[in-house]
Amino acid sequence: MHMDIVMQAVEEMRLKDPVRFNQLVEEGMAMELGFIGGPSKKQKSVDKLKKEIFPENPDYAAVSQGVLDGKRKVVEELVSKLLGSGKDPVDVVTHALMPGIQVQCELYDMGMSYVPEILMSNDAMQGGIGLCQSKIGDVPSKGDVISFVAEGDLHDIGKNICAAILKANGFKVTDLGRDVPKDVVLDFVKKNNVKLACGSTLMSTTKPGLIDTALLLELEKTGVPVACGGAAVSKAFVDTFSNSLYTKSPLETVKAATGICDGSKKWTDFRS
Ligand code: B12
Repeated sequence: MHMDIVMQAVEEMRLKDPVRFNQLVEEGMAMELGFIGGPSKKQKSVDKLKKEIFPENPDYAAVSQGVLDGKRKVVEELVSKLLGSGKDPVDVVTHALMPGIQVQCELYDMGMSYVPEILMSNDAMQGGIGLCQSKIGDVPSKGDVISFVAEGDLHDIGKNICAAILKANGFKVTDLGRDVPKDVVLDFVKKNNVKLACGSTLMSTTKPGLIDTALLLELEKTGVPVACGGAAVSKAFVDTFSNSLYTKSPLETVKAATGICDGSKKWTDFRS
């Protein structure tokens, strides 16, 4: 359904059925739809965003700024120095590289930056992530997982971060890419020893792709659940279909993947 129609339906519900509306608010769905929320992002300046999102450590903040400026060479130099001084590569990805792309994406959302800036920041961040990954080198695999973005959705920046963090934590990650039909996921899972599929989507219209994939993997008795993440996904949404668990952040996915792959936990433990 188109977002405008959804918003109109929510507005109607607020007026006609405030009890149900309040329920939705509690479930976080109205916020997810952008109907309610904090103060308007438009009021935020670049400085305010940086203050909220950038790390306090000046060496880390310089990396974030390099990503924001889309300067791959600068980022690579700064990340090399940090890794040379013994900083943890996962920490560098999470707390130095990621804040840069986060600020850029907020600016884009507010109409203060455009597609080329997003792509340049993404490129700069990928340069830094590459260095962090090579620092970790070959470690014995903790298990095989796959990552994908739901069919119809081209947003892959967050998925790439999630895949990088899983790799950095010792998982063998096969990235199936973005706009991935459910049959492609099924085909790969059937032919490989995959323990967990990590799927994401950022658009309301492509959320059904996650449902279809999780249900197909269940129907075909693969035993592989789908860890769902990405900005359009919430726990309330994931609770509506089986063979799925909600992992809010890449680090939560690492926790779930660790328990599932070493056999100490079942995926259902993470669903609740
Ligand atoms: C960048 C961006 C784009 C880029 C994407 C580039 C790329 N290669 O990804 C471009 C310009 C191409 C684009 C296009 C479009 N976009 Co866009 N885009 C965004 C934007 C600004 C940022 C998304 C992003 O990358 N954020 C940064 C990353 C790091 O955050 P993240 O993905 O949420 O990931 C984090 C978590 O969610 C989580 N996570 C992410 N993935 C996963 C996976 C797993 C398994 C786990 C556990 C966790 C996890 O971890 C990450 C790190 O914390 C958002 C608005 C916003 N501020 O979010 C709109 C947004 C997602 N886009 C939107 C729309 C509508 C579109 C277009 C339809 C616009 C158009 N009219 O053409 C097209 C769609 C094209 C398509 N078919 O997919 C809407 C979606 C609305 C909705 N809810 O349905 C948004 C929300 C903008 C808006 N406010 O309306 N977009």
